[in-house]
Amino acid sequence: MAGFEGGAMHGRFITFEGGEGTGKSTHAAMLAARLKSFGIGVQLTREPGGSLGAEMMRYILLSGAVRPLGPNVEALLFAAARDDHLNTLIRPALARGIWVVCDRFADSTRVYQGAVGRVDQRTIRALERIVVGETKPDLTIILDVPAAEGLRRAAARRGKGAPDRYEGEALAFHEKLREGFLALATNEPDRCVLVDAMQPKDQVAEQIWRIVSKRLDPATAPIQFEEAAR
Ligand code: T5A
Repeated sequence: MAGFEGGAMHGRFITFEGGEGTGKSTHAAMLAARLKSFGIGVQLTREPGGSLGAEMMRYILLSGAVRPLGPNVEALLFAAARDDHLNTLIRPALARGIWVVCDRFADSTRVYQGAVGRVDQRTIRALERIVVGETKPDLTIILDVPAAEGLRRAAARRGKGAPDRYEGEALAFHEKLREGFLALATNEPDRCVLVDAMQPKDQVAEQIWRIVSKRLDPATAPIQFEEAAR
């Protein structure tokens, strides 16, 4: 359930979204490091996971064990993981003035389970209302590459390891995911910014930094050397 809603939130909440292998983990880590270099306290985290309970649910979800139960049950379990992550890590960090940089969040449920998995939009919206509440991201960076290129990058990074629950889906599934994320960027321009992730890594990182600087002005954030050193 949504908690901490009465208290003022001081930290900023930035999420990275997009299909498989688009560079979310890479750029979430690069952004977190850059923010820290400014003396800003940063919590880098991911979904599904990021807290003890949510990491247990991640293991079950990505193993594919829940797949036979259908996208509704998967959506509920992603939401349950998010609830634990928000209550034990994200909200307490934001309340302490920490900037939270999260690799995937509720938009992934909207796109994977909602737009592509066909879970009813009313269910998706209800889960967001109950679990996310007011803890919405201040900024969402959506990384975009053609689905085949994202799968190629993910496979190259994985090496000999087996694809997980979603990486193993057909190309058509990943193309629908891409459409879902592009639609999200179009529909929520105040929160979401689309970034062409086909450019070299450093150029993508620079573009992300310009977006963060323009939208959230990190130069004015209070310096928290102790938190930044964590
Ligand atoms: N999911 C998740 C749901 O279905 N619903 C939900 O609500 C949530 C929260 C999570 C899975 O769960 C699903 C979605 C996912 O399928 P995961 O292991 O966390 O699984 O997988 P992903 O989030 O998809 O992450 P990946 O690790 O596959 O991809 P990333 O993080 O986008 O990519 P990254 O940074 O690991 O980069 C991949 C490779 O590309 C290189 C990197 O060095 C790396 O080798 N790279 C580039 N190469 C060339 N040019 C660039 N610009 C590059 N940027 C990165």
